[in-house]
Amino acid sequence: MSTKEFFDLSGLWEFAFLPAPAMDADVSKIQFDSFAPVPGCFDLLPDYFLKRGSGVYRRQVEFGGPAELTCEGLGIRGKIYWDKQLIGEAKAAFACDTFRFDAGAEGTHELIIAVNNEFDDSNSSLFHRNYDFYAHGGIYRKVTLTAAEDFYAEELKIIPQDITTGDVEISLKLCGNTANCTAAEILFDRQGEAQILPLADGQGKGIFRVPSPRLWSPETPELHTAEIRINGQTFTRTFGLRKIEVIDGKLFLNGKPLKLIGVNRHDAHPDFGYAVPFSIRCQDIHLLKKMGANCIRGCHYPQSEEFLDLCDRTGMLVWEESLAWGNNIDALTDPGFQEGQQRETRKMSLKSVNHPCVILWGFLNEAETQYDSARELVHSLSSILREADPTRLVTFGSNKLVEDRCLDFVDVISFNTYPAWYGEDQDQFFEDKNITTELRRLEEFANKPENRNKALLISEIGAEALPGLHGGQRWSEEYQADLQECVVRYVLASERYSGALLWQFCDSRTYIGNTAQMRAGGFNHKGLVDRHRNPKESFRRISKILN
Ligand code: ADA
Repeated sequence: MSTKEFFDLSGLWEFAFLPAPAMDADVSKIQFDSFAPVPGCFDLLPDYFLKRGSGVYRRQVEFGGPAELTCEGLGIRGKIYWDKQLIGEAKAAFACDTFRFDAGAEGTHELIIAVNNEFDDSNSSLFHRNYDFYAHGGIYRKVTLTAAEDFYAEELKIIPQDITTGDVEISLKLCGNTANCTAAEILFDRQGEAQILPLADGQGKGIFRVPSPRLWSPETPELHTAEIRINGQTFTRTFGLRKIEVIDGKLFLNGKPLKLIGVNRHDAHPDFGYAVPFSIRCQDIHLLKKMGANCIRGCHYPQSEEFLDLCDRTGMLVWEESLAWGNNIDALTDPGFQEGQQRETRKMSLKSVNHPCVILWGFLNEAETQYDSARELVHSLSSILREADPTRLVTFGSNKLVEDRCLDFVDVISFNTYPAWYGEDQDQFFEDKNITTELRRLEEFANKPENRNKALLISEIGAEALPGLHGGQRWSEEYQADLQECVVRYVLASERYSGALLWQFCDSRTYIGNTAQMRAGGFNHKGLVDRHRNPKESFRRISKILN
């Protein structure tokens, strides 16, 4: 964040709903006959409940001059108009986009954000109708407006190099009018002497020493700040000194072996959709810490700045990934899909690069990576992430398991597997061997010479449990608890696994009659807590093991 003033445009906006098909609706003639909250999902308001179409938001803003408008995340696509002129498009859900434009003379102006939640069924679509999480329409995250300066920081990365000396590499890429930007002054934690980073063509990179360095870890989530001053502008970033690595096939954090035990979490709530209130995000982290979890996989899209800040400050480790789900080979080889994935993965990485909580970056959850033709895209996405930060670990959740043809591009082999739930085996009651046989098979695969140096994770595993259904049979809380308990005990005892991320934190909205799976009442019920975060039996069992 720069230290300049931001106008937070959260609050009440005028609203109009245009039923599908309305993807390219003309917003100039709309009657705004309703109202909606920002952030918020319009398709959770009673009048538009689960409807598809365009939700058009309008408000007046007192502003003028060169402007910078940031939409931190909307869905599933959006167009932004200032005084009825299109100033930009948000092409992907959950992405943070900044639009720079001339706001005109100082005074009252009209801002319209038209979001649309209709499905695009083309191969290049980034949010397909078969994804197993609800494609809500709305402005999910904050919208802010600020005065644009002559130049802005397109990239500002602070990457720890040596956690004991406090050496960090700072790299800066400015855009705009950078002619007079010849050096940046760098000040850590608002103290000591400023250090100088020389700039050429608005760019520079150098190693700097943080005075009085403190280590970031889940137990001691110590943060530092860097103020970077250039010609009267100050960019402030928070960062942490920590080192994540794979040594001989195992994860290490700050030189110590690390076992990840955690969950997949949709940043979602049945009443608020993806506009999850801060207090609920906090409560979720409380609950997970109470259970003894140390890691969240932010499935299956980029996380909000607010959530990553929270994880930085509370010491919760995070796997962050770009938006995708089960994409087939036609999509993976489609130039439009490839371009969208590359663009959004790059954006995600530059957005979260300074968050110490993010130890793993991922992409393409459960894509058809059993094909050689998927390799080109997987290679390019892993290269984008390594270029953004060569010290972070790269992975993706594969359900192609031992058939996967793209695992050579990752540091951590991560498997999504559902033994004792999907597949041949239809026993009504859980038996340990249904899980342990599979976990052992994957360990053996990971011990092959070509995989031996990569860390191994279970990135998803689980079973449905209808809250309140008891008895030990499938769909009961006990069946799920028996299964999850078996996984956690196995992984804790295993020399080979660096962790397990259980599917999933809480029950989450998807579709009834999803093409791939059966979803009772339109919810995925594999949560350890129910949709309103009431613990199920599995939450209590895992808590007992971990505490
Ligand atoms: C997949 C997928 C999840 C969810 C899960 C399930 O592996 O990655 O998003 O759909 O399975 O519940 O079946």
